[in-house]
Amino acid sequence: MDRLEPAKLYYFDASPFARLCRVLIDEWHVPVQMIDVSYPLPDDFFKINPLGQVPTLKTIGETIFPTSQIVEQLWAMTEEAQEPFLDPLADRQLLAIILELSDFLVNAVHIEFAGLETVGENRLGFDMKERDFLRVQNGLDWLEDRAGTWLTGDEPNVCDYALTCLLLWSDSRRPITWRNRKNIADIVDRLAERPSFKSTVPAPMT
Ligand SMILES: N[C@@H](CCC(=O)N[C@@H](CS)C(=O)NCC(=O)O)C(=O)O
Repeated sequence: MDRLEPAKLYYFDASPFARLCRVLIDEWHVPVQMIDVSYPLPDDFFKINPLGQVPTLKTIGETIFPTSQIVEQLWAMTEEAQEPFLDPLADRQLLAIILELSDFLVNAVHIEFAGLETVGENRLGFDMKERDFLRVQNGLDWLEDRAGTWLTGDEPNVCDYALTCLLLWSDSRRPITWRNRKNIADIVDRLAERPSFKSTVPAPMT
């Protein structure tokens, strides 16, 4: 890759993980070229990312994924610390949990959208989709208990942005109950008004 070539973010519009990266690139004014890839991803996307997933960030000599690593890389590319803040060490657990909740929710919704049903004896002992929805609801309760004005104190943090991407994704794809949690609802409502969120609203489902 030419030294002058900017980093590239592969994304598609509906991905809540990619939306977090796109919003942060906007907020932090990081020079990254956006590459919109179609969904479902073509098989040859596995040549770019062995997991076949977006977001994927290509920088000089490096292919960076999953989202947590991209977020840290983007933060490292900022010229000075600015909102939303990130302390890669102190915020790691909270960010990991929110991204895990995003994985659970996307997985549960995809099971539903794919029309998958149990066709044999369930030797697992629980319903995978319902368990994922349960994890999300319990995770949101856990976050609500810890939240004040923001999830990590007095200043907006990347974790607030990640949670907002997740809940707005749910609203646009497969609504779940979350507005009953006041602290979280206030965070999402404040952030959803920001230009970075307004300019990355996913197209309605067809
Ligand atoms: N754990 C991954 C999740 C990424 C992910 O689930 N990406 C989805 C879009 S929301 C994807 O690329 N799906 C493509 C596919 O399943 O074919 C991360 O943190 O980046």
